Amino acid sequence: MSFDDEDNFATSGSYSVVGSFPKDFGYLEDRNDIHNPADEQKPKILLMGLRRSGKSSILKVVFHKMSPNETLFLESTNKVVKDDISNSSFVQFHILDFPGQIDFFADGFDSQQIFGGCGTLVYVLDAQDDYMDALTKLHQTVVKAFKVNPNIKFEVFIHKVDGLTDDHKIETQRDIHQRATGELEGAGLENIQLSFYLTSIYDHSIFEAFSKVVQKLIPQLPTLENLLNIFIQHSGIEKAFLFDVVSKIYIATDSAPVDMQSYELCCDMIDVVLDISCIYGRREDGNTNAYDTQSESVIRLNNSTVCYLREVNRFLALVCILREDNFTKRGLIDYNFHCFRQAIQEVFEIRQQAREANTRTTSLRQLRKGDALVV
Ligand SMILES: Nc1nc2c(ncn2[C@@H]2O[C@H](COP(=O)(O)OP(=O)(O)O)[C@@H](O)[C@H]2O)c(=O)[nH]1
Ligand SMILES: [Mg+2]
Repeated sequence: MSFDDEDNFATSGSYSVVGSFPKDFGYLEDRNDIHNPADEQKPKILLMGLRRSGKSSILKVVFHKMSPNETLFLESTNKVVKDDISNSSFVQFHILDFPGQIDFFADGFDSQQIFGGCGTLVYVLDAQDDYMDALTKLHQTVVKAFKVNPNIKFEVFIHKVDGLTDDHKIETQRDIHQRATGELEGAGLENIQLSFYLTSIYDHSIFEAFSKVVQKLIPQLPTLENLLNIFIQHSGIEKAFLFDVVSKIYIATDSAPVDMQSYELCCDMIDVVLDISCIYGRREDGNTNAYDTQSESVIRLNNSTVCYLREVNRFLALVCILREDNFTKRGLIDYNFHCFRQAIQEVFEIRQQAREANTRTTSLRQLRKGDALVV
């Protein structure tokens, strides 16, 4: 996983919210695109599944702030669309949105190129439809991808579950899980691990699922979790999430179990803070970058709970839930937050140094390959 560290910890750096989201998908995949060595280090996430299963909608809702209702008017995707999630987000990766009709077995399909450098394959399956064909395609895709690259993580989104009752959701998940893994076992491929998620763009489940998918690609995750655990234990906090503000994906949380309600509460808080910052946070000099590293917010709920948000850097925010009694020790919490922020900075500085060194060697190697290096 690569991170954009350039302005991460600039103390006066500001965060542009209005207009900071790309208007449309990046660009249609162009194999002759100018090669950028830094791009190679960004992990690829492939979005696959049958037509109309909801792939483009997921991409638009999670990373481009489209409202779920607007996805009804999305045109169907007929080319592979490459979306570079790096201008607007702390977490940097490419997502490739595949048209459902792509046939991996057709001549000329370069599976090596598609699956070779891929970190994760997300397979989207429409739970409101008959899913037998989708399961067959899932099996074929997984087998093919695994053959090319056994390190790919396979994630199955059982999608559009907003139309299903709770019992039906559990039954569908059980059925799909059993059939998909059964088929792999039948083919002697029981060592392939599939993870299943119930998702919908009409609630927070799609953000939660994407958070888990992205977390698996973050090598620093155990360190981040450890830091969060230490922070909450010494600050009287019940739950803390480290959020990528733009996508509302949480890139880490402490080890207490995540309940959906707390997560939704924190997502809503981010929305409120962003909206208020955009509307009322304009500076006198006309600069709209109101949301910056100084941003913080406290919301007191009527059940003696406090939600506390602090900006960690221009992309990340820490959102905590704690009891009102414990919030009296505000000085302690703020001091601990300061230490936590410092520690995170150090973790990513090391990562950045390694990345820079790596980019330099890759460029050098490429120059040599092209005989362009004159020594
Ligand atoms: N009910 C429901 N509909 C969805 C959901 N996600 C996507 N859709 C709808 O499914 C249709 C197909 O979506 P699209 O993203 O174009 O599918 P794609 O062909 O896989 O890219 C659209 O009309 C979406 O509004 C969901 O979570 N719930
Ligand atoms: Mg599409």
